[in-house]
Amino acid sequence: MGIRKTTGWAAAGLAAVMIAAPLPALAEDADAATGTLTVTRFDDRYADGLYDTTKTAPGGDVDRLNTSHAAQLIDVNGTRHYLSADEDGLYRFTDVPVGPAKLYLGYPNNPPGEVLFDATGATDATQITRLATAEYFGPQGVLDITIDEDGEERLIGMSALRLVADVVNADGTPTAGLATVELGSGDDWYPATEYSFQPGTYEAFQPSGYVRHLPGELGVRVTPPAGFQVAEVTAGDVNAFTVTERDGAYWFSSTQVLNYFWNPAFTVTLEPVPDKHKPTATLVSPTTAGPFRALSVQVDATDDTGLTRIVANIYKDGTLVKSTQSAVSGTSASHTATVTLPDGDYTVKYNSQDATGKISKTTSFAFTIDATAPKATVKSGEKFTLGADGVYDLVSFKLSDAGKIDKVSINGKVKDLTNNAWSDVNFIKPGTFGAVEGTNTLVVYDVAGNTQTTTFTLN
Ligand SMILES: [Ca+2]
Ligand SMILES: [Ca+2]
Ligand SMILES: [Ca+2]
Ligand SMILES: [Ca+2]
Repeated sequence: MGIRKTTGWAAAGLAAVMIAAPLPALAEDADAATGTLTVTRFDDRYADGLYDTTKTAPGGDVDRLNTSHAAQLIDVNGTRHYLSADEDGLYRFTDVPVGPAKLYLGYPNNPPGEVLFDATGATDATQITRLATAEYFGPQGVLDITIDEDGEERLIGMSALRLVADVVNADGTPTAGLATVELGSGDDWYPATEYSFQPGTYEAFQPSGYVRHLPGELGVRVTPPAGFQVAEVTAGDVNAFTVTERDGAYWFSSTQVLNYFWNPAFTVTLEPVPDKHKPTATLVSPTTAGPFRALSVQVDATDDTGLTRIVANIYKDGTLVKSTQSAVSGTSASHTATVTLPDGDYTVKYNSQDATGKISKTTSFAFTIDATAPKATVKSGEKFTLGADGVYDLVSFKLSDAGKIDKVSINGKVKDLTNNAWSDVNFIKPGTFGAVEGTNTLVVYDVAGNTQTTTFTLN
């Protein structure tokens, strides 16, 4: 028997022993202090997390003591205590040495298809806590307890609630392949995965099978795919439940579930996000008026819900000469095209369209095409040129281009020129502008990047 601090005669007796007995015997007696543990184990058939036999679940069940399994306790000394429930349905461990101990309560199934929870002192389901699971002669719910001389009591509930979410489109078709459906209970969120055999139905799994949820508030949260939002969330089994929204999630109370091993379902209906805004269109290229050898056009677009098309049309003197466009999707997209055109002045007009037919502002940008190579002709007159037919002692070139001459290179050495329709490069002889005795290569560049190559020989 443990030493009872509360009984006066024991305290008096102890005092007498202290006088009469040698110290070692007293120490032994103190070390042998023991306590009791009383465990009430119940099936939470009215799924509120509490033991209350006055309430009836929708399926007709009432909370009931569970005496079907042995309870085990490993005490501070490692001694195993193993017992069945008493006639009144409670499990009573007595003469347990004080100190830390582990309580093991068996699951009915292996692997477990249930959850055990500590409801000791709880006044609502938010105060219950899930028991860890350990292997000890089969799968057990395990609870750490400190045994003291006053006696300990624990109230342990069991539930087998499952929870699924059916995610559907507004027309009722399943929404398959979502990555972010989570089911919640207790203080935990469990990532849910889609049934391979039932598209659009999601449940959370653990290594031993389905996650079994603590009674209380059961929740779902979904991150819809781009362009979609949650339209409605309902829940139920054979009955429809009351669902509330809180913190971006949807919840119902497990007290509405038919019975404590049922599998209630959320139905989450997604709908397209309403289209509120016109798309945008931004000209990324060209950024200058040119001239260009060809047009490289890039138009980027965005929309609040979804693009369908980006257009860049090319006009000359108000007449459409070339239409370019891309079919696109998503909330941002890009259209690119390279267009060859005859020399001249043009305008590109660009815009984008969204899935509901809204069209962005249409914007114009002017540019010039120059696809014609510049000209280089040998200047006459002894002052400029000595020689003929490609062989010279001294040579000068007149350069011309409607889109303006930019520069020349002689044997790769570049000489920049003021950009102009007319230009020249004079008095070329070995040693000037990179020229050498023998064969020389002159390349003339216009502003658009067209080139004209001339080969000549210097003596
Ligand atoms: Ca209950
Ligand atoms: Ca839009
Ligand atoms: Ca040109
Ligand atoms: Ca230049």
